[in-house]
Amino acid sequence: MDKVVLIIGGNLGDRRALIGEANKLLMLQFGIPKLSSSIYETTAWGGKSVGNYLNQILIFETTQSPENLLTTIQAIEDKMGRNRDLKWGDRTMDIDILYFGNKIIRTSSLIIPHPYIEERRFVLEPLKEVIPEFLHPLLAKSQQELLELCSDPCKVVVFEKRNPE
Ligand code: PH2
Ligand code: MG
Ligand code: MG
Repeated sequence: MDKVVLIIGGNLGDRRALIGEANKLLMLQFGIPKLSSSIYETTAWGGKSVGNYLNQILIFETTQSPENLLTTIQAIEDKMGRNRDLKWGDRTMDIDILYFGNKIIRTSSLIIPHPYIEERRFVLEPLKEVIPEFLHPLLAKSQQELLELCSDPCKVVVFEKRNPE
């Protein structure tokens, strides 16, 4: 089984309810997550959306191929009212694959590890919470080290603390 690290989030509608709904739909496909981060409130990165996001990291084990996984998560995004007009625009739910074990993939539809991890504080703060020691397969730095090196000025604060294990 491969461990797949996802980040979910959105900045439109009832953001907390939509995080709950995405958790539910992902669990129907992949079972209980191996790890889930706190839910964070994060200022919009990339300059094309306005309202703050809620973001969360979820880690599942799967036997699906990366391409199948992408199809599955896009179906969930579509079900949740995702509109794909504008890259980095406002959205109800975005589900991105950050890591797929230690795999390195570059096809026309999929780049893994996700290409912007090291530039995004909203990704690195929750990654540091759940897998601080995991080494980025290309950069060979831990999530904690990547966060320490990250100069992204966006704000990231805990919105709802994760359940104790
Ligand atoms: N997603 C984006 C663009 N900007 N900013 C935050 N804070 N959180 C996101 O999930 C996010 C973003 C495009 O995928
Ligand atoms: Mg995204
Ligand atoms: Mg996406």
